[in-house]
Amino acid sequence: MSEPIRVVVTGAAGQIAYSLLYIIAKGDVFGPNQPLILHLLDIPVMMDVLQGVVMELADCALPLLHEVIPTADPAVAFKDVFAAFLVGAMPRRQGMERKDLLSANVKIFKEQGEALDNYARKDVKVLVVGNPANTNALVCSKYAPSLPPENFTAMTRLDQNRARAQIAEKAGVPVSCVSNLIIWGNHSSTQVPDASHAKVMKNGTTMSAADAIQNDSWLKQEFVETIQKRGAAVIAARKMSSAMSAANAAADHMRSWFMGTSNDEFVCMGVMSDGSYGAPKNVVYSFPITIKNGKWSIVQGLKIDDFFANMMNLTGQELEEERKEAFSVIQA
Ligand code: NAX
Repeated sequence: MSEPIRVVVTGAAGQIAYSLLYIIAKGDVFGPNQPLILHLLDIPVMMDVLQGVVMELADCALPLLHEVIPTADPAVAFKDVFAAFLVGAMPRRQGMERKDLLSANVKIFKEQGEALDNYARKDVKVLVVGNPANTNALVCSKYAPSLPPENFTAMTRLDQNRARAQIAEKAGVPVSCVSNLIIWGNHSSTQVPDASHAKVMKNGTTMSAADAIQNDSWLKQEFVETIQKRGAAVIAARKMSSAMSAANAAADHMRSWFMGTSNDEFVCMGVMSDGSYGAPKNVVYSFPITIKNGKWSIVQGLKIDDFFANMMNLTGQELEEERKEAFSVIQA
């Protein structure tokens, strides 16, 4: 068995972390032979709750979990970490404008970027889940100048998983028969769920989603809106935001990054844009990604029709606006 790696989860007393910690600690992200030391960061008022989570982790008696370090100090939380799940963020409260939320969270991610810069391993893999995830990841990276920008990613895997599930249901096949869904752009209601390049295995044949579903207008309207509004639909039903599925997606994202993608599979991640597919540069934009030896690359050469190209422009513009707001808050 190898040496333990240190993994930090922020927002560790919150609801996503409650599902995520177990998935990580039992070996479903870094593999069954990789021991772990879990660093759990939350804010000082949550330390009693966090202690309960620490007790429950101990009571799981998980062989890979060598140590758990609960803390409210970013210097302790980010020390020598190999992977960082940045889940913790200020939730949106009633009466709060989107701008207020952005301003509170951008400050958290500036501070955590600085802490990663000072204390984490230089090859740390950072996944930002806390919203606005793409812009938080951008801020975090800018305040960690000693770490390569490609170490910072934002989660759109939940949107991709949601899209996979919807296509599978409509095509009448198990979700394992559907791959290569794309989410372009921002993890927000402007995101672009695109099934044009998806593969569906149906009746023993691999085909496009268009051939499997035979309903083009559904793919461009109802499907797109269902994915864009799925988070709100879960809140309306559960009276709480997605947690189990968000934790599962965070684990999927980090596992793909750590283990790589298989030959003809791609996954979606928010990554620093190089301008591929006409996306603005210098924002964290969700692209289709392949991963080899821990390094991701944007899938190139996919054909984009005008319908999706227009939507991709809009989500890119929203990211540019968020970037402007975020840095004006920080510099104010
Ligand atoms: P909770 O409110 O249950 O938990 C958040 C936790 O973060 C709390 O324990 C809080 O004390 C802690 N926290 C706040 N400020 C902190 C700081 N500076 N350092 C460390 N911890 C801090 O929220 P939860 O449901 O777990 O959601 C967490 C975040 O995920 C939210 O921002 C939410 O919007 C975002 N989501 C992102 C998704 C994505 O696909 N990218 C989907 C799910 C989720 O909505």
